[in-house]
This record gives sequence, structure tokens and C-alpha cells, in this order.
Amino acid sequence: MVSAAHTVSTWHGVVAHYRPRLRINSSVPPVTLLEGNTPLIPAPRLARALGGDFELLLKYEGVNPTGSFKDRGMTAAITQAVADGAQAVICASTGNTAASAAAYAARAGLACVVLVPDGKIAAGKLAGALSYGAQVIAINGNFDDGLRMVREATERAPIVLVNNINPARLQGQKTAAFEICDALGEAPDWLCLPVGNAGNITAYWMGFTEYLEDGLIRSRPRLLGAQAAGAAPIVRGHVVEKPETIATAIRIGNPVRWQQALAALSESNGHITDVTDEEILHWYRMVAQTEGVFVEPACASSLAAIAKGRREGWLDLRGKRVVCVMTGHGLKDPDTALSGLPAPVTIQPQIEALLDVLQVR
Ligand code: AN7
Repeated sequence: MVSAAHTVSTWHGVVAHYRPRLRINSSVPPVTLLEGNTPLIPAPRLARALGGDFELLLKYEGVNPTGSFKDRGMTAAITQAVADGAQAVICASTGNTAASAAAYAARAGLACVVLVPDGKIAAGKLAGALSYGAQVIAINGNFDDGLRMVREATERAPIVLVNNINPARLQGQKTAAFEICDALGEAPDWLCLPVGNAGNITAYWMGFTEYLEDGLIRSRPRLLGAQAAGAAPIVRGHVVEKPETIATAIRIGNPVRWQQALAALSESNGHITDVTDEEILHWYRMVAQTEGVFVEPACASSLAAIAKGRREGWLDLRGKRVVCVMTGHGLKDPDTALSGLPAPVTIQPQIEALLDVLQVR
């Protein structure tokens, strides 16, 4: 006989699973939506499109509860906020952090305020933040302006900052590195990911480093970071005052974790490079059409970076195992998904009409 308990997931979220490794105040039960434990999907067809002769795996973070990797950091940050007795949280966001903060705050019964760049946030992210009941404030400015404002707000009002300046966020996000190592039994040769505020690259590096120090892996991966050409402060070496890219998630001109990202890149003997919106859009379509993995545009920057590195000859992946982090779900940004693709053909509900338009090769 199957008892009811057997029908319930044995996964209790990243804070419960990795609690001894997380340096957060977790004196209360975790505020969780059972985030994490995301799939590491082999992508052989995409690897062939990228030149073949290496193994490619996609860490599909889009299947987290609010559709992005931000949930890993948010379960940690909101758990700590509750443990610390907070009543309200605030963040600036290009969208995913806003949706995630709103969801975890709702779950914890906290008030949540999010600042987003007016008109430059993907529809699914705005829909999420509003649906979870956050106070959403659109500013006539970009993410960097919003961050400056929320930092100051937390000094003047009793409200906790949940941007990745908050160390608990990185503590939660480093669990993605743990999961990859737990799944593979070792670290991959390369880890590729988009870089916006540079919290995620910093958190991954922290995770791999801690597993190395504890003898759970023998080596750490090399890091390949990707920025959008119009929003590439780390690649250029200076703040970008007016960042622009189709990949609105990484439309950031002055990353908070800039120095830590540089340290991680240099310690890992890695690379950071910039890719154009055209390249991003190309690989955005490719990952969906070759592997059935629908991601938001920012994610495709890591694939575009691989293509660029191989084309220009500075990235040798022969025989290597590469993990690309697909940080957010494609449904977050339906407008970009639909633009540039033909609308469906409309036909009469008759078989002849269907046979006329069938495109089976
Ligand atoms: C899908 O939500 O900054 O380098 O405010 O949504 O850690 O900033 C989002 C960033 C990559 C970059 N991929 O990560 C926000 C925000 C997706 C993202 C990044 C973001 P970081």
C-alpha cells in the first residue's frame, strides 16, 4: 500500500538540503517554494551546432518556481529576513529578482516593494511581481538608478534589501554549483553563464571553491562569462551609463559584484566576453529549436560566447565537459519570443485545408 507520505516530494528546497553549508541566519523554518534540484540536460544537438567535439549540459534554472535562478538566493534572503524579524523587503530589478522577491515575500507574509525600469522589463516578470502582490514601482531610469535608490531607502526606512548586496542571496545561489557537482561527481571543465550584476558568477565560484576545500571535487571549472555588447561594463573596464540590450535581464551598467567577478574569472583562468544582440537572438532560437529548451534571451549570451570564442580561436573545448547555465525561462519574455517569427497560419476546420499547408518533410 502506498501511504500518502510517499506521494509528497522528498525535496525540501535548497536551504533545507544544504543548510550546514549556508552561512545565513536560519533559526526559523525555511521560506521555500521547493526551488532548486533543477535538471542538468544533455544538449548534443546544440553542441554540434556550436562546433561539436565537446560535451554540453544545460543547467535549466528556468524551471524554478518563479522561472529563474533567483529563487535560490531569495529563499535564503527571505528566510534570513524572517529570522531577523523583518516586516518588509525591497529590491531594484531588471525583472527576475522582482518576481522572485514578490513570491517569497508573499509566502512569508512580508510586504514587498520592487523598483523596475519603466518599459524595460519583460512581460512575464512584471506579471509575476504584480500577481504575487508586490508594490511595483516603475522608474524613469535603469537598474543601476533603481539600486542606488533602494540602497538609500533601506537606510531611511525599516525595510530589508534583497538585492545581491545582501550576502544571503549569494549563499543561496551557490547551491547551483553544489547541485552540478553532486550530479556529475566532479566539477565540469567549463561553466558558462550570463553576467549582469555579477552575483551569480560570484556565487557559483564560491560554491565550487567550498566543495574543493572540502575535498568533494578535485578541481574547479574555468568560467566563461557573457555580457551583452550594449551592457558590457566588465568587458570594457568602465561603467556603462546607458546600457542597452534585447536581453533586458542583463541590461546593467555598473555591477555590484564587479570586483568579485574579476577575481573569480582570474582565479579560474576564465574569460569574459561580449556578444551582440544578433548573436544572442540566434542562439536563443537555436537552443529552443535544437533541444526543446525554451529560455529567455539573456541565457543565450553564454552560448553566443562559446560560438564567439571558438570562431575567434581563444576557446579550446575539445574533449571538454561544459555546463551552460540557462538562468531564466523563455515564457518570461513572450514579446521577444514572438517578434521576428511568422504568425501561425489560420485555416478552415477542414482536412483539405490542413493538407494544403502541412510542412512535413
Ligand atoms: C535570466 O532580476 O539582475 O550577474 O534584477 O535575470 O547575478 O546579475 C537579473 C539578472 C542572468 C544576471 N540571467 O545575473 C534582476 C537581475 C537572468 C537574469 C542574470 C539575470 P547576475
